[in-house]
Amino acid sequence: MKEVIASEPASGLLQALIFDVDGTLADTERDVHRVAFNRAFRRAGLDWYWDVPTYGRLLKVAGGKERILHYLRTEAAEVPSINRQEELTRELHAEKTRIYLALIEQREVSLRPGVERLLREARQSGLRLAIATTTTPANVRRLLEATLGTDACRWFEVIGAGDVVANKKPAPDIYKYVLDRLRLSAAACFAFEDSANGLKASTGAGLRTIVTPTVYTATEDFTGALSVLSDLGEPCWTSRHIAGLRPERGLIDTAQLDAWQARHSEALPA
Ligand code: XBP
Ligand code: MG
Repeated sequence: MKEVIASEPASGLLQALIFDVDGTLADTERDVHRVAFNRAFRRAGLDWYWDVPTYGRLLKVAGGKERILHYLRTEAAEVPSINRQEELTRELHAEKTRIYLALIEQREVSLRPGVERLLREARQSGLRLAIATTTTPANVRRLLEATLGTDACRWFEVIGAGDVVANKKPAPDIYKYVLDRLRLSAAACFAFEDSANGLKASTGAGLRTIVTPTVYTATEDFTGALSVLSDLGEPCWTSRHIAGLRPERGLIDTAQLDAWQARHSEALPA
């Protein structure tokens, strides 16, 4: 008879939570990323300006460099020569990143409701944490340090970010990269996202996903999400249920995730 090792995780046990960053951990797009892009354009002497609706449209293109290049090729009034396009994009993006990092220091960016509570609970209960994002790694580190403290990057066993994969969201590559490094199957994890692009990426990697949309993504199609909620909720601020599974206590905590894991893990491929 096979000996049962006490520390071996029972099959179907929840083991890790994987978080997107922009829009999911914090609502950074409109007032931090967008502002940083516009300042970089101005410093470069360009008359480009991404207002709030324009930026909402451009957010469909994941990744800052990709977004600049897309705009430059399809919408910009002044278009540099083909040879200069990629170089200009790199320069603008490097400057945008410097500005973004400074803005995170200067502005009081806060995490979305329930995020810090869930991260702390997950750590206490031994769940592993990871990040899967299209944003630049330095941005992730600065945001985590500014909101959770200087050791917060160490909370996350894997930080999959930026150009570490060739294809950004909605491709599933970044989630596959993170799962690979965690050495876990998708069935042992939940993903947290805020956008349809992110949901396509996470579900494309086989992950059950809880979506908390932002004002930019509220009207997107979240078919395939396990649960869609206004936010992760707090004991004194229950989240609004939008679609899919409804959390019993009006918030996402580890007890709720364990309950959903027990209910759904058997139906998932290993
Ligand atoms: C959101 C994005 C990012 C940021 C810009 O990523 O699309 O591209 O807008 O970041 P996610 P960079 O929701 O996956 O975190 O300029 O550093 O690329
Ligand atoms: Mg996002």
